[in-house]
Amino acid sequence: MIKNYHRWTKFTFILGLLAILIAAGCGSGGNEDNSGNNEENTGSEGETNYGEAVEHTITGIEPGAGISVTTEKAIEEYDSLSGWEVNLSSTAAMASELDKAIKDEEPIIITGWNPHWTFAKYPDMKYLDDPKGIYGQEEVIKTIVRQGLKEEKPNAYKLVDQFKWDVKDMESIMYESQETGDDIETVANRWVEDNQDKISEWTKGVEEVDGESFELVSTPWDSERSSAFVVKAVMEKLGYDVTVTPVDVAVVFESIANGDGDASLAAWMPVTHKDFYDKYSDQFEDLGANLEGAKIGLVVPSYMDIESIEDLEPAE
Ligand code: PBE
Repeated sequence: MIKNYHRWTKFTFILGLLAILIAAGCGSGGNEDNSGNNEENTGSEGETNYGEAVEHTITGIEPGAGISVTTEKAIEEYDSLSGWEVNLSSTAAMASELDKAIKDEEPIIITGWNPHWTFAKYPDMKYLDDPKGIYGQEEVIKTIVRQGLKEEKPNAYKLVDQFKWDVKDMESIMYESQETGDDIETVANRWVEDNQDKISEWTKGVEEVDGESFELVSTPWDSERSSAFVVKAVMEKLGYDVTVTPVDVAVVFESIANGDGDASLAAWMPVTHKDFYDKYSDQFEDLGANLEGAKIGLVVPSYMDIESIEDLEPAE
């Protein structure tokens, strides 16, 4: 019994030593990989203070985006984000920051959304839980048209009303453009050629016209450029002369409300564009969702050990 006891203590001691050696080894290796970021921002329990690590800054996109407005709201609503800022510049700038961070395994918090090619390029990304529901649950992308369109351009109205597709369809155009370097319009034209079954559903009962003009108002993101250029290609085959104008979200709603634009396929609801939508809601016609299953939120690489917006630390 006593002999056994000694043997166990010795065994435990050796195990303990081994554990310490392994931990020390991992620690130094980890610091090299992470350029020391863990060292500086480690709290007493050894957890990374991601607030400090990212300098209490969310890497955002264009100031005119719905998700930028929503993120300002999140900063107001969450105690954990008190004193934080969102750095608004452009989607391209955000993408390059993300690229850099992922290469160095550094922490980064971005404003992210689906459908977006980021999730194809970096599958190891996750949305932070949003217990207050500031970013909503599932978003849809709606088609809105100007008042009077139904009477004045009934065939165009019918087509945009029948336009519906899936996240997969939209994403396939965005990914292909990313991979090949071909612009979205070129890839959208190819997609139309390859998806005649879908196109024939959208064009059911739609008569051809002779050079009628049609103004599609869109936003500058690849997701909306994809839908706009797909519908443009389909309409042009039917004899329409289509212009796609990318503008800020506010201008999308304003121009459909005042009749400058005929239609937009780019209204993200019920959360992302709510403020703009509500401002003009009695001045346009809502034709419902053209895509379901979209999403917005705060997104981080999965190597970050954090699950919820509430786990972040306020800037003191
Ligand atoms: N987005 C992509 C836009 C709409 C499409 C989510 C970046 C936004 O207004 O936030």
